[in-house]
Order: sequence, then C-alpha cells, then structure tokens
Amino acid sequence: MHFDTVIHDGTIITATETFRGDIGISGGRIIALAERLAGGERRIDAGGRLVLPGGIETHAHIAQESSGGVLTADDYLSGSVSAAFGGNSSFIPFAAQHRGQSIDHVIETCGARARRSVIDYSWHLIVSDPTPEVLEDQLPRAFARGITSFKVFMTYDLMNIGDGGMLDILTVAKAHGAITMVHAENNDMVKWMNRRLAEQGLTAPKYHAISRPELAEEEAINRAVSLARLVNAPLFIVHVSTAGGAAIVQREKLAGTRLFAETCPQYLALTRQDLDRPGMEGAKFMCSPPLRDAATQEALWQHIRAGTFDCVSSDHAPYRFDESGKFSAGRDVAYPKIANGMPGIAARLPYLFSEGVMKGRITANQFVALSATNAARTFGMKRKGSIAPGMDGDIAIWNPEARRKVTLADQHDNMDYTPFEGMELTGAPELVMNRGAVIVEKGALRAAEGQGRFVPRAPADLTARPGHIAKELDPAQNFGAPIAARSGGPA
Ligand code: DUC
Ligand code: ZN
Ligand code: ZN
Repeated sequence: MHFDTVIHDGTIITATETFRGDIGISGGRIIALAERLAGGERRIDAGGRLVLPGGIETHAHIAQESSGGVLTADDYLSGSVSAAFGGNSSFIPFAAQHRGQSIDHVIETCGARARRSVIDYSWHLIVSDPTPEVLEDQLPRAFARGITSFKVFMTYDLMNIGDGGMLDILTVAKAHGAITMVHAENNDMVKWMNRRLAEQGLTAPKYHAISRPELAEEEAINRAVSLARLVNAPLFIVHVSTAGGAAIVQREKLAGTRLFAETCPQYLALTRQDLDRPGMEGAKFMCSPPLRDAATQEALWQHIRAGTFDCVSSDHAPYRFDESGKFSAGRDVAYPKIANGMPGIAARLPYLFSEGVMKGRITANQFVALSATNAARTFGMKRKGSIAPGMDGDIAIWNPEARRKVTLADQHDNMDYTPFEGMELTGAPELVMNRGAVIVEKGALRAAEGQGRFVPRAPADLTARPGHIAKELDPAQNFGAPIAARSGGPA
C-alpha cells in the first residue's frame, strides 16, 4: 500500500475506542489503521501522544454582519487560522439572512468570503425572513446544495420570527432532511427587563447579565421543544447557558425527542461577575445568553459528563474592544447598544481538554465525541469526526502535558482581547491536519490561504431519537386531516 503520510505510534482516540498504532493516509483520506504500517512519503512520529479527530467547530460567526450592520472581526482567513491553531480541521460558521435578502444571495456572498478558508467549511443558514418564496423555493435549493441546518432566533426584534414562523421553518426543514437550530430566549421578558433597567438608569455592561434572566432561556427552550415536538422535527438548542435549560434537554432526550444541544466554554469558565469590571471592561464579557454563576457552571459540567450535550462549541462572535466592534454605537453607550458576543474559537478545545479531560470531569473519548464526532453526525459531515478507513485525514495530535497560559497572541485571530486571557491550561494540539495536509505544526501555520473546501452535508443522524407523533398530526387520529402530508409528515 502506498501512503502519502503515516502517523506512527499514536495513542489513537475515537469517541468509543483508545488504541496504540499507526494511521496511513493517501489522497487526503485515511486508508489504513494498524499496529504498525511501513512506508509513507512522510512519516510523522507521534511518540505515543494523543491522535484525535480534528475538531469540528459548529458555532462561529465569521465575516458576519449583525442585524445592526456590525461585521465580526474575523474573516474566513483569520477565523479559520485561529480555528486550526485551536485543533480544528473544519468549521460551520453562519450564513445570515437579514430581512429582505434572498437565501441565494446570502449563500453567494458567504461562498465568496469563504474562499480564503484554510480549513474545510459549510454554513448554517440563519433565517430571519421566512417568506413563502424562501420556504418553498430558496431553502429547498439550499438543502439540495448540501446546506442541511439553519438557525432561527426567538429573540431580537430584527431576527425573531415568532412561533408560527418557527413552525413553518421546522416543517420545511424536516421535509428536506435538515435540522433547525434555535437561539432560545424569551424576547418579551428581555425587552421588559431592558425597559425597567433603563428607567432606573442602570446601563453599565453588568446589567446586560441581569437583563436576560435564566427564566427567559428556560421558557424559550421549553417552547422551542414543544414547537418541534408538534411537527416531530429535529431541533438543536444552541448555547445553552442555564441548569434549567440543560435539565429540559436531558428530560426530552430521555423521552426520545429529536433534540440536540450544545453549551460553550464561556459558560463554564466565566461568570456574570466578569461583567462587573472597572469602566467598560465588562463589555468584553457580554454575550447572549449572558454569563451566569458558579452553581450553573457546576450543573453544566454535570450535564456534559452525563451526555446531555452533543457538542461544546465556541460561539466565536469576535467584536473588537473598539469602534469597529463593541463600541460601534459609541464608547459610553448603554449596554443594549454594545455588540454582543466574544471570541473563543482557538480556546474552545484547549479549555475543554484541560478543564474536562485533565481534571477528570470527562474522558478523552467524551472529549472526541463533544469536539468532533457528534458534530459530524448531527450536521451530516459523513467523512469527518472520526478516525477510520474512508474518513478524511482530519487529525490533531495533542500533547497532554503541554502547559501554557492563554494569551491573545496564541489565539491567532483578528481580535484585541481574549476573555480567557491568563488561564493556565494543560494539553495542546501540536499538529493539525485537514484532508491529509498538515495545516499547523510546531506553532506555525503550514496551510495556504484558500485550501479549505466546501463540504456538502447530509441530514442529521437521528439514531436513538425516535421522536413522537402528535395525535393531532397523526392521520389515524386526526380525522385524516392532511397536515402531515403538506408538511412532509411527522413520522
Ligand atoms: N447569539 C449567538 O449565537 N452569538 C452571538 C450573539 C447571539 O445572540
Ligand atoms: Zn445565538
Ligand atoms: Zn452565536
């Protein structure tokens, strides 16, 4: 057998197995796994270090305009480089539709921007304007191109599509084998809190955390799940930040609901006290949903360990601490006018490895599941997320003993701060590959701009999520009303 590359003597870790051996790669794919493989134009000696599937980052805002017109600081070059240094071989940023835009236009714009990526990519569509044309023509065209997931918002006046809009999207998505992702926060609760805080002149960044109560997330997750259950459509709850929200996900998974969920490192590493820093420093820690408290961190770790979450994603939303980002509406503005989000695409996996695996909260196999395998299955990346013959040569070699302090320079992004600054982490990805090509090695970038490729995706893997048929949509129980047939069916 001819190998372009052999990775020799690795401790190979998948979501289910750990074994010592060699990996043979040819034509960008893994073609052999064995205790020992001879040959290879290039031989990489792993020396027993951990050989993992390259991470798949499924929540990143890259070259994305907010509804307020602010562009995130990372484009597809800097964003993908930062992801690669963080142990990722592919990512799925968002392609955001703003009101009045066609989905085809959004995909074309993102396609042009993504040509600079150094890692493989796809997009989740954000749908904010579900007109009949979008639902009937444009989304089906996107699915046919292999874009099989999108995000909707239950909050923000310019993005929120309402419960009826969500039912329409869930139904169309299901009919085409796509999965709907949701930002679940109760819009009216948040607006009510904003009004009360403004009336009392409470406008500093720390009040952002108060303005978006835990109950706003819990109520919206519950409602989103009910909407998805009505039409038996798969649903993915993004950035779960509360113990109550996680408990709903756990309950529904036990019941077999077609439900998936993620949480993010910032909800494990930081708290609302971080928003209470001097001056406007707290703005660096503003994201939505907001940071919570130590008890929540503990509960989220328990849910990670117990399998409630499918992914731990970064929600990389890079807005610089200047007029191009956080302060695009001015320096001394009230918190609702400060751009919402924080960077973390390079820190996601080192943080999860250090605090999760090295501190004994999760196993290395769980780390692989949370960082790559579940993402590949949920978002239909058939050749990614594991180490097996036939899979892409997307691999990260980790040194579990490397110790370092997080610095801005190590993030390799286009930001002027990292919220994880100064944290001491153990374990780091030292070599990263995408489709068999080394993209990061010995702290240096080896990838050429634009070598990433678009990945057409398949529907979500719904194994072990049988779902439920609502009586009122079951033709055997609803007097034969053809609601299911029109919607693509709840079965
Ligand atoms: N939602 C996100 O997913 N990221 C940034 C801000 C937001 O509201
Ligand atoms: Zn969101
Ligand atoms: Zn996000």
